[in-house]
Amino acid sequence: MLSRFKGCLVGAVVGDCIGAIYEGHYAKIQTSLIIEKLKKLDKARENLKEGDEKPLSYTDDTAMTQSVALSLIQKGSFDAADMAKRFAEKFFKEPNRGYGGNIYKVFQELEDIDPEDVFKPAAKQFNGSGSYGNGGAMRISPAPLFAFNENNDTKLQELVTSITRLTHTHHLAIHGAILVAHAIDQSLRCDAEVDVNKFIDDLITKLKPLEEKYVASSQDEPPTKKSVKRSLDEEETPYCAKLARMKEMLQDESLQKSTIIHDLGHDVAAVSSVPAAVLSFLIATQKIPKLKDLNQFEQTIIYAISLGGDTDTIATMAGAMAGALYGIESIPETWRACCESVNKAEKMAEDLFNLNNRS
Ligand code: 8NA
Ligand code: MG
Ligand code: MG
Ligand code: MG
Repeated sequence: MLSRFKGCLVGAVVGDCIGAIYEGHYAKIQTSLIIEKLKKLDKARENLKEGDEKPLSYTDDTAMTQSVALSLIQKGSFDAADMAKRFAEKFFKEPNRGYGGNIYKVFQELEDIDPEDVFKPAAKQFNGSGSYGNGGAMRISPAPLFAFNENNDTKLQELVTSITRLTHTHHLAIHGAILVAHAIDQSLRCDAEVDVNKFIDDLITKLKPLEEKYVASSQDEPPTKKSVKRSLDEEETPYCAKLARMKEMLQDESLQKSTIIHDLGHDVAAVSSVPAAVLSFLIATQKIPKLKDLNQFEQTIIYAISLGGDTDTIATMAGAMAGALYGIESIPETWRACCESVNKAEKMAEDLFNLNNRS
């Protein structure tokens, strides 16, 4: 299990660092080109000396994940003010890590806010609707590790909701983060042979009550239509609709990437990137014929990136799920050597593991 905890957080880092090479490529990307590019890392690694800057840098996804992990580890529980302070401090130290276009407004207010008010700046975003970006989902991997031994879905959802609401209060951002957390949790508890239909059914069982509860509570309000581009986004329960669609996709031997991009999405909205990450992870559990010379962790990352769009974030989420299943050994040594802050992620995973095992 320690290997899986490490695989999860290191998988998230390498997904972010490698995915960031392609961030903003809005068309799908040929897997052969990604593989070619990654082969060049072998050479880069040979020339790396101790203390050198790593060839691949992390982005906002990893910066915020580190803050979530360190806060949980050092406080031993969720401490909203502490985590918010870490987010803001890290942002102002390195604002050029590729943060989303609006989130800086939240950090600006969080910098010297009263501890009681830490949830307020996020709630004000976008005229009070809150951000539906994937910035909550992209950083959530430490939460299922922290809550692992408790093995309580409701408590995990509460923890994820609190962490997400510090910057993202829109229900789609929160449900997306919850979906990633459950997918990681299920991966940690899975045997190597994954039953993809059961995996998806279990996710639907967990997400459905949340999506239905939101529909019931918002009956009088018109749904937010601003982001609507795809028919599945118009469903009242879009995450469950996309999960159900994934089951069909996984049976379809002639599945096209353009279909995935069209039906699930690949952009910075949580509802149009979390499903693509889950699908990339699940497709690689069945082995991808074109990538058969690679192991399943590598297949996950390369497939996730090949969808294009918000590549760092789709790959970081898929990488966390895959690392949680296959363990740290599945992550190529060259990738680990070439990505910034892998050692930190490994240490944080160890600390989270030890927190679970203290009496
Ligand atoms: P965010 O909260 O600023 O949301 C991201 C974007 O989504 C916003 O800038 C808006 O354009 C849009 N948006 C979110 N909520 C609403 C709403 N209620 N109404 C209208 N528009 C809305 O930042 P975030 O932390 O969610 O962003 C995370 C993403 O940004 C990550 O993917 C991260 O890697 C980064 N990023 C991605 C790209 C890319 O295009 N691939 C580029 C730069 C940065
Ligand atoms: Mg990023
Ligand atoms: Mg917000
Ligand atoms: Mg991104």
